[in-house]
Amino acid sequence: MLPARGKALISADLHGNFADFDALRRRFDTLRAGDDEVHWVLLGDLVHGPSPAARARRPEIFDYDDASPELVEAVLELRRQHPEHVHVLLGNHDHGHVGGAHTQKFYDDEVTTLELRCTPAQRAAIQELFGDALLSAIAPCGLLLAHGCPDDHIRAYLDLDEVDLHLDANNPYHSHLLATFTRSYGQHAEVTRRLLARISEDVTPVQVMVHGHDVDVAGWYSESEHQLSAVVFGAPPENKRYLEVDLSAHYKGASALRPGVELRRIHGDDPTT
Ligand SMILES: [Mn+2]
Repeated sequence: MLPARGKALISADLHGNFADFDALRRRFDTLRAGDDEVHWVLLGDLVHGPSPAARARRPEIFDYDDASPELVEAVLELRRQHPEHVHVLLGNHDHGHVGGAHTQKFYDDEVTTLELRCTPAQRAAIQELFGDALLSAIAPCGLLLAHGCPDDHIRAYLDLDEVDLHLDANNPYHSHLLATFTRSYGQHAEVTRRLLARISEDVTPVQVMVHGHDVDVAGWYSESEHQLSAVVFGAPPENKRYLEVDLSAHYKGASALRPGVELRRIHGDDPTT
């Protein structure tokens, strides 16, 4: 649970793109320098960049060096500098390194492919960062955060604390929570509305499910007032978006997150505003 004052940067899938990470880090550093209460929530899938074949096939979105090991080390270092202000949520790609299914978007086994090219220190950094990653967070300005867009099966928000990252160590309910928070795609508006209503009753009022996990060349999408995704990976550089929200505000729906104000370009909006 983030505080009800200050600002939060919320960014989705980086997939080993160090330039995108660096642009966000510079923004975080700038804001942090002027205000103690500035948070950065990373919505997971920090690792697994495109293969050479994918880079050649879709250069407009995939042509960058996969810097997954360096990115993990840099996020870990940033979190050491700001332990209470940098928050990492678990994506399905990250999960593969700490007990989850091995993903196969760009390689048959992306987990093994990445770990084979890591130094022992980089492998340890991956374990450390993803081993205690969160499944969800709440911004009390009205946002529920996760990597996936979960269904409405959760009974109480703190049930997420009972989930073990090792798939086999869970009962069916906790196993379902792990799956739906890390890898579900868009839900019908009614499902997300029920999820938000349950969390609102259980914890604090939330109006918008903000998630990552999916791509959109436009750089963001919103399927209803209950859901919004700002897209980093899978959009061309000029369209990549993240959220910069006022934690003391109260956002009543996805359309309250305004382009150019809360919904901002990673490489574009005037960084001084
Ligand atoms: Mn994902």
